[in-house]
Amino acid sequence: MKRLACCVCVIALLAANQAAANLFANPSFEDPITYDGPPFLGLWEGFSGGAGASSATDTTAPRTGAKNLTLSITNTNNSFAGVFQDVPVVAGTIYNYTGWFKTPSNPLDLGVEGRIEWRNSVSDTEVSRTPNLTTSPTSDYTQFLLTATAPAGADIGRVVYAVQTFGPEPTNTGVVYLDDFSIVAVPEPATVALGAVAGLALLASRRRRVA
Ligand SMILES: [Ca+2]
Repeated sequence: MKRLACCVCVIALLAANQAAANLFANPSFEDPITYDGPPFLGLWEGFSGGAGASSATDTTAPRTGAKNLTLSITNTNNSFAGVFQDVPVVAGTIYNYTGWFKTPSNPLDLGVEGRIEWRNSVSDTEVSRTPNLTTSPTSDYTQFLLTATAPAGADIGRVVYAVQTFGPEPTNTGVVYLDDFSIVAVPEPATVALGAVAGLALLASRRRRVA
């Protein structure tokens, strides 16, 4: 019976850890991003509006490790540059999408946007998307946060970050550095409580064994 209770504890703890895992592969942009079409699970796909816009990893301003992602547009109106990665999601679950960003441009004459496009992998269609997070970076690394719930019918989150010049930007020019992205499922209160109870039970069982 004690062994069974212990098993339940371990499973509950594993589940709690699973819920907090970063779903992104290559979250710190240490490996190259790709520009080769699907699959998008486990890979950053870069995109840009062509000449004058660029999305690439380099060693200009890493927050951690040796590399960061650099998005830039130079004197080009109605252009864009960004990355996205597909991650598996569970409908009804809340997700926190975060990343660190900064800019050497003053002023930054670009629009910035982070969002999650909820998709269904069977029909290969978009279910819905979050509003764009348009918080601007500053000259020092700060963290952006987008919190959203995966809607019914979604099993993929296409997580996007991009810069664009679709608005009235005077010079249509700027650079944004990005690093250390994460997307994690936010554990429900019940899961957290179960994890805490499981942890206490495990501690108690260890103490009994030591005594
Ligand atoms: Ca990095």
